[in-house]
Amino acid sequence: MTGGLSESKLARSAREAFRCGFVAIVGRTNVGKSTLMNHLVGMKIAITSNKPQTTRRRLTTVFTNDRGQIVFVDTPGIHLPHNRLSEYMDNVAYKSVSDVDLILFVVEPVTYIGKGEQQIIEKIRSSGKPVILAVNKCDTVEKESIEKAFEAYGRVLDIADALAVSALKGINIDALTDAIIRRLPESPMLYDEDTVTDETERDITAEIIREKALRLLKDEVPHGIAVSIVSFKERADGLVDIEADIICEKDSHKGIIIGKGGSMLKKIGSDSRKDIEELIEAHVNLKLFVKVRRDWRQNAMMLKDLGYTDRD
Ligand SMILES: Nc1nc2c(ncn2[C@@H]2O[C@H](COP(=O)(O)OP(=O)(O)OP(=O)(O)O)[C@@H](O)[C@H]2O)c(=O)[nH]1
Ligand SMILES: [Mg+2]
Repeated sequence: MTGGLSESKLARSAREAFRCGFVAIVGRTNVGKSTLMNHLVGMKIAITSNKPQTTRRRLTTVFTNDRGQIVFVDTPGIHLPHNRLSEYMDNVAYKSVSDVDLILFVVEPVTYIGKGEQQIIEKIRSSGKPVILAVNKCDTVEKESIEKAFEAYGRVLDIADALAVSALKGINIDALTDAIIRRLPESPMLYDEDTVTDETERDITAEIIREKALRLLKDEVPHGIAVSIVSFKERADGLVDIEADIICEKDSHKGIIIGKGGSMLKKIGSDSRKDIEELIEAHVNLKLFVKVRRDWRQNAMMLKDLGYTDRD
């Protein structure tokens, strides 16, 4: 997909070398990695929610300005795996660390570094890659807490630069972009200057539907959901017909997703449609179906069918 980039942004400075590289965004689940990445590239590509384990696949986006190009790799938040899907998610995140020029380590403004975070720190350290620490959610605490977080992480990790940011409020995002570009290797552009992501509209559509389900449903139901696009067709008049399956693990979950008189499914559909229409800039006729695939998160074949494969 592409997004607009103003002419002036591309007027490269003759004095400074152009820098490009890959940056993995890593951290615990729910710290705001995907929200931050969306802000960094200025477009909502990754889905976000207040539930842990929102991002499941590696997702690539591209930021370009007159000084450089950053290829961000958003990764699933690291957590203790409890099924095949979550093992896959942790592996994606850990593998991404070794494939990049720089690591953007996103944390919350806390000073206690738990076991999960220790593990991430170990992986980052052993990769030998330069690290920029982004203390996110700075809008939620006093300055003092941020200073303490800098100190705590500075004690356990060699950090090239540390910034306090708020992905939600858009605080310090430009400074973070600058700090990243400064540390990338000199290189010609890796992607076309208009590229924002290599994700397809079809893939983002599936993610949008999953996001609405995640946000609207409670307890364990959303974690057992996957979305599969069955068809995606544009009519001659421009209207786009989309059919998608929402896959869940149990009959009881199917009932919850459909809701009383179909009310929940209707809400998931109407919330999704709004975002999809914005994304593809067309009117959308969206049909959702709910299917039960028992224990799909433990089933290698089904994981593959749903796109959770080693292409990452
Ligand atoms: N107050 C505040 N909330 C934030 C900020 N950034 C993200 N959030 C919220 O934190 C929650 C998690 O955000 P995500 O971007 O989905 O987090 P993530 O790290 O990508 O999560 P996983 O994909 O599960 O690993 C959402 O409810 C966001 O709105 C921030 O700067 N301030
Ligand atoms: Mg995420």
